[in-house]
This record gives sequence, structure tokens and C-alpha cells, in this order.
Amino acid sequence: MLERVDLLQIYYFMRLTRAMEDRTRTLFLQGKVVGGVYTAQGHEATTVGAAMSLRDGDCIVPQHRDLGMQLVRGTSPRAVMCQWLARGNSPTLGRDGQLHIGDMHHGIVPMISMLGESLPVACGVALAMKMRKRSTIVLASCGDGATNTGPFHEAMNFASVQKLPLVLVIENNGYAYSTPSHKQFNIQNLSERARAYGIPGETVDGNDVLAVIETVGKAVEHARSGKGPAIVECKTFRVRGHSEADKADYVPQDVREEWLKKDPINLFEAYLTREGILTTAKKAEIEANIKAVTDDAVRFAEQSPAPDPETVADYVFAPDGPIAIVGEPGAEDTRYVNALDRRTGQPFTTIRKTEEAIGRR
Ligand SMILES: Cc1ncc(C[n+]2csc(CCOP(=O)(O)OP(=O)(O)O)c2C)c(N)n1
Repeated sequence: MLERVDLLQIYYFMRLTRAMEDRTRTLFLQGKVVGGVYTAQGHEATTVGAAMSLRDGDCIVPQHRDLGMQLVRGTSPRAVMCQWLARGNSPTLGRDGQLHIGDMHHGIVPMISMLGESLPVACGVALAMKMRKRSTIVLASCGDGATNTGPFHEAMNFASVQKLPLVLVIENNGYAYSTPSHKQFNIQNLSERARAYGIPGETVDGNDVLAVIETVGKAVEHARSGKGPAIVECKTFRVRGHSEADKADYVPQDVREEWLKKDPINLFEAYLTREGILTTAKKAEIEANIKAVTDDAVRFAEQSPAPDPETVADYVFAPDGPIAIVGEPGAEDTRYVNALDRRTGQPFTTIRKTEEAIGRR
């Protein structure tokens, strides 16, 4: 049962997410954002709602539109702004200007840019949790387009066979860039795919934050209780283009208008107002708070230095280099696994034992 304070917290995060993105677009128009800008206006009920269903110790493996999830799980607005402005102190030290950021202290695994590729990684994290007998779970997300990749199928199949504590949230916004759903797949709901893996799958209105919390919450409970993975498809709409370089004129006007009537923040705000939870004074207080947080993040990022050009090759190569390069003095013939043993200091047999522990041998 969500308390009043939780409901206002949800509202705060939905509005903070939108405010951060709005500011970024302004910075982009001012030429201050180094890369492209990929936003998720319209996804806030899905991203914030899904993350609100988690507990401390759980992990997220988010996608490129999951600012809401990142903020709920503890990524600071300052870190996000530094990332977008590619400052030297950003989470990727200025190497990347997108939301490909993670923070293992907060259980946030950074997104991999190749669509679908984060999902096998999510399985790995969930497998580690299972082997360590933790009661935590992994919540991964991907778009509708990403569900048509090989890694998606491999990951869901593996997760099912291994009964991993994994929940996959599919953010189905009807388009993979400009490709509409009917040109991507021949089923009504992407949650139907769950049946092929022998796991539960549900579809929910991704613009209704309370419905998202309830449905994802059920899937989380399923995964946490050791019953294995589950899929939740959240149907939503990306109001802006794939990036700010995309006018999204492939979206028919009537489709856009229908979705705009269901703006997730407006819907939730109307509900909170009707219930007497969001008063005029409370709303003003939240707006002032969001403005202060966003202003602070922008100021902090603008005052932060760009990365030092001298460090451009840092983190590209392993600090102590290869063991030996074929043909060079000191190189010897060895089996690949033995070379790996030497590098990791972990003999191959340890890997076997790990597999025995999870019942694979
Ligand atoms: C394997 C792969 N193909 C293409 C791209 C380029 N790309 C990045 S996002 C995107 C659209 C993804 O659509 P979807 O998964 O539905 O997510 P959405 O952007 O709609 O949230 C594309 C084609 C990529 N990153 N990886």
C-alpha cells in the first residue's frame, strides 16, 4: 500500500525527470551538449514506476531512455548534467555524453549501446545474486526494437532455464527509431513472448504510474521468491524524436494527439489533486525544489572542467598490457585458457567449481 509520502515522491521523480530533460534540450540548443540528446518525454510513469518497485540492494540494468530509473535509484542530477556536458568529472570522465552510465554502489549497471546486449549482462548479475543466495533481484529494461535482437532471446531463455531473479521491463513506445510496431513483429503484445520462455508476462498501460508499480511489483515479487524471471510490457509513447535531430514526422498526427491526451504526469497530477494529496502549496513547493536541484546541477556541470586532453588514451588499454605479444621475445606457446588463468590468477578449475555450484555439471 503506497503512503501519501510515497505518492508525492513518485510525482517528484516524474517531474524531476522531465525538468532535467527540458533543461538539457535548452543546453543542446545553446550548443553546450557535446553529443546527441535522447529524451523520453512520455515514459516517466514507466521509468519511475518500475524503479519504485525495487528495494535496497536490487540492481537495475537500464536503457538509453531511463533517466527516471537512474534518478530514483540514486544517480545524482549533478552527475547526469556533467555526463550530458561531457565534463571531466562525469561518470564516464567525459568520454560519453549519453545515459550510458552506471554506478555499482547504487546497483546501476551501465547500458551497453548495442541494443539488447545489456540483457545477457543482466542475466550475469542475476546469476551472481542467485549463487550468493541473496534475496535481491535485477530489473532490466529495453525498448520494443531491442526485443527483436538475438541477445534478447538468448537472455530470456537463459534466465528462464536458470530461474534467475530477473524482471524485464519492455518500454514499448510503438517505434524503434522510425520503424512502427507492425513492421517489427506480428503479435499484439510483446508480453506474449514470455510464453515461449515458459515465464509470466503481462502488458500494462505504461502511462499509468500506479498500474506500472502494481504490475512490476508483482513481477518483482515473483522473481524475489525464487520463481524465476518475468516480463512486463509497458505501453507508452515517446513524445519527442528518437533524438533531438529527429522530428518524428513518421508518427501520424492522430496517434500523437491521442497519446498527448494521456500524458503520464498530467494523469498522475490529476489523480493526486482529486485525492487531495497534491495541494496548490505542495505543488509549488515541489516545483521550487525541482528548480533548485536542476539549477544546481547545471551550474555545477558548467563550472566543471572538460577532460584533460592528456588523458585521452587512459582506460583504453589494460594498465599492465598483454602477457606477451605473439612473435615477440618472451612470448611462448600456451593454451588460451592457461593464458587467461595467468592473467586473472584464477585457474580454470575454479570456473568449473562455479558451474558445479549452480548445478550445471
Ligand atoms: C544493435 C543496434 N542496432 C541499432 C542501433 C541504433 N539505435 C539506437 S536506439 C535505436 C532505436 C531503438 O528502438 P527501441 O529499442 O524500440 O527503443 P526506443 O529508442 O524506442 O526507446 C536504434 C535503432 C543500436 N544502438 N544497436
